[in-house]
Amino acid sequence: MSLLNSTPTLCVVGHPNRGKSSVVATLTENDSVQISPESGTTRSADTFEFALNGKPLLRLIDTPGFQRARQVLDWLQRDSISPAERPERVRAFLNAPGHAERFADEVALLTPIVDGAGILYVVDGSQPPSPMDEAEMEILRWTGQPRLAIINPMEAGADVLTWQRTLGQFFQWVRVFNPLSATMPARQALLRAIGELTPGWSVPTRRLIEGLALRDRQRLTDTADALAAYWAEQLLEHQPVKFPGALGRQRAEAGLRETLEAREVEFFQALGHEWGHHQSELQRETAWELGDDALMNTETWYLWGLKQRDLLWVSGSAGAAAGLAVDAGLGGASLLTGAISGGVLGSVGGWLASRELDGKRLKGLPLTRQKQVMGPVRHPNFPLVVMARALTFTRQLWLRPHAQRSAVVLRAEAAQWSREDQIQLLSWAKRLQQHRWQAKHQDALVTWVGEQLQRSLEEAVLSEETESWVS
Ligand SMILES: Nc1nc2c(ncn2[C@@H]2O[C@H](COP(=O)(O)OP(=O)(O)OP(=O)(O)O)[C@@H](O)[C@H]2O)c(=O)[nH]1
Ligand SMILES: [Mg+2]
Repeated sequence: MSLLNSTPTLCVVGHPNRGKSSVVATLTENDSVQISPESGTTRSADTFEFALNGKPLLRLIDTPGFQRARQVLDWLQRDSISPAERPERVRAFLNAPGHAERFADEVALLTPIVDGAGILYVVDGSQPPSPMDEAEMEILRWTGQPRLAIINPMEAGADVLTWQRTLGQFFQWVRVFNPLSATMPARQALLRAIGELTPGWSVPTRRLIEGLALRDRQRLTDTADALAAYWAEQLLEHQPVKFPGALGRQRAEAGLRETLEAREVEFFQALGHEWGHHQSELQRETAWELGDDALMNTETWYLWGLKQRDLLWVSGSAGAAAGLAVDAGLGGASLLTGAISGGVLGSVGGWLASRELDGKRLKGLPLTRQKQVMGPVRHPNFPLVVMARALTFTRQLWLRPHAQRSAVVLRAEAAQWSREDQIQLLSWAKRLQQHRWQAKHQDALVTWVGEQLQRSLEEAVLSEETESWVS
């Protein structure tokens, strides 16, 4: 295999249970890579590709961990040979009779390297280097292939300096990289190091790094669009009251709650799938473990939105009180829906008219006149809560490395918006619900959402940089 201008291909090796598969999953954004706390999870060498627009740009081979490094090294060192003969000696080891059975794991991990792959060696930075590690590193040096080492600080108190000194004697580059928290800049720093391992890889890795940046910019634009559309849809949602009297209203309200809940889950799931988080869904009964804090659990609204006193102030400033019922004694149905409106949504076309958003679900809205409808939800916290939850979830998912196997738990965070932003959101809500929505409002909303996302992602990256990665 020639390394010249080809897709960088690296074999991820190391001791069992050091996070090798986690590194593969995060770098290739593939959550089907098998990861578990049990040692010996990976039993054979498996190739995972990372592609953008259908073009493979990085190939990682996940391998089992070394089991008998000392014996392998003893075999390699049995005869005295010159350094130039070492790669050949490793090859001979693989072909020696009985080794495929006796040294199954070593044969599985060394074969792709001997066939031309580079080496990504993973160590746990929170455990000190041992003679066993030294034997592994020496074997890898014998292969003569391009080599980079990753210190994965699996627990607190990692002795990075000692590891750096040790690894520096065996590898061309040494990087600290935590596959469970790595953000894009950390990934890109690692990719840059890969690009410098061998001259033929510098152009393909540069392309990969640029491709990732471009992909994320596009992702931000698309997400801002989708999130804004979702928010507007939630604010407009309403249900027909099909029977007269209290029962009819109860049914309609239950239907409205269910629809709003279901649509939140649907939006979250769609993002997850879009970004390659498939397994998290398959591992549990309900797709996302959102706990008791569901969208329509109105008791938690004050966690996500504003306190009563602030609400009155902000609603007043937004001129929202007329459109969004502010009721000091809010409770029960009135909290959700305000009064039942006798009218209907006129046209929601303002949202869809001038652009090609996915309007599938909006198409389902009844546009014909109905006598009574339940909704849309008029409580002034509702627009803030829907937005806060969607932004928080989007950020959590965006930053979620594909090695992460824990449940996606939506964490309540008091919205960090300025008064100005809160007032802005409420007046958009009012416009939507009063059918005074125009393309320019939509543009402004999408821009606002994009800025919110970008800011919160930048903050997260900054705090990760100071916490856990060093280059
Ligand atoms: N706390 C913490 N746990 C980690 C980190 N990296 C990996 N793990 C966990 O360590 C365990 C082993 O991770 P794997 O990626 O399966 O390790 P491996 O080296 O591929 O293991 P084998 O295939 O068994 O050789 C999993 O439970 C991971 O979630 C880390 O940086 N911090
Ligand atoms: Mg593994």
